[in-house]
Amino acid sequence: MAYVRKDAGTLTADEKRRFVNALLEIKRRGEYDEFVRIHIAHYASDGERGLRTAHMAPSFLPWHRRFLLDLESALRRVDSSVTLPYWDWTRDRTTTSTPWTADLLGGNGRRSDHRVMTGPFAHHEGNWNIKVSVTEGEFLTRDLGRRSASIDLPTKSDLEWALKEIEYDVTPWDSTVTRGFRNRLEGWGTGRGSASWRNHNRVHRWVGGAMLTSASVNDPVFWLHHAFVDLQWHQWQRRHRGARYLPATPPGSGDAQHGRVVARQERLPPWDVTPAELEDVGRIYRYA
Ligand SMILES: [Cu+2]
Repeated sequence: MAYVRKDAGTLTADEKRRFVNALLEIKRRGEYDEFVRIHIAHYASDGERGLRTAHMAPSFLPWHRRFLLDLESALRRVDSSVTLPYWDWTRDRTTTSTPWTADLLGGNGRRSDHRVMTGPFAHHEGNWNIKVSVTEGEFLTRDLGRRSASIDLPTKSDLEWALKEIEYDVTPWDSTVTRGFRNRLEGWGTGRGSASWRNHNRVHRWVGGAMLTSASVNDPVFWLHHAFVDLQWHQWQRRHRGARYLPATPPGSGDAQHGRVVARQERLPPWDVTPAELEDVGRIYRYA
């Protein structure tokens, strides 16, 4: 039987408590920091050489889908009733609504150093020391809405701009493409300033702090955000029946993207799985 991932705003008090406790337990065991390490290790951008798997590439969606499944398995080994909730940022749009409550992820960082002071992941609670990172500081940081230069969360129509795309991705399969569902959802835009941050990327900017870096996994909102991004892939498939992951075959040896992107039937590191195998996970979980 497939299990259900729920909207974070609909969780009962008991479901929130169990989800938080499972996160704290895998953090205590050292498993959580392994996820942070993997995400940092797979952060390759357009400007670098070699294969791009997790970002600025078609496999952005299957890579994070598999990454979420691994985290969810770790949580379910602690408490089999737990599933990943998702944060619908088109609906819960304020700095005090879901998921920023004391019984879930805690609230905004304080002004001076953006240190999160409330909820289960506040440093003084003693359960959430940042150990693997790319910046200094052992405490979790957030700057919701970016107080110094305010930015809004993406809207339903921003998501619609991505969902209406007929093709999954387009050549050259990187952060510069302006068409295709994948980058319109991943959100690398043209131009300068906050207008160039769309959908998925814009949410990382809006949360700020740890979420701005390749160590974004240090903020548990990473999982709730990416579960909602994952849900969008599912919605896009439902709307465009028969549309598949692209590229179907690897770019040829004369192509600048040769060896840089993962094709539909190719292995997606660090796992022994292909994008094709991750296109339909309806037997594992579904969204409510
Ligand atoms: Cu990522």
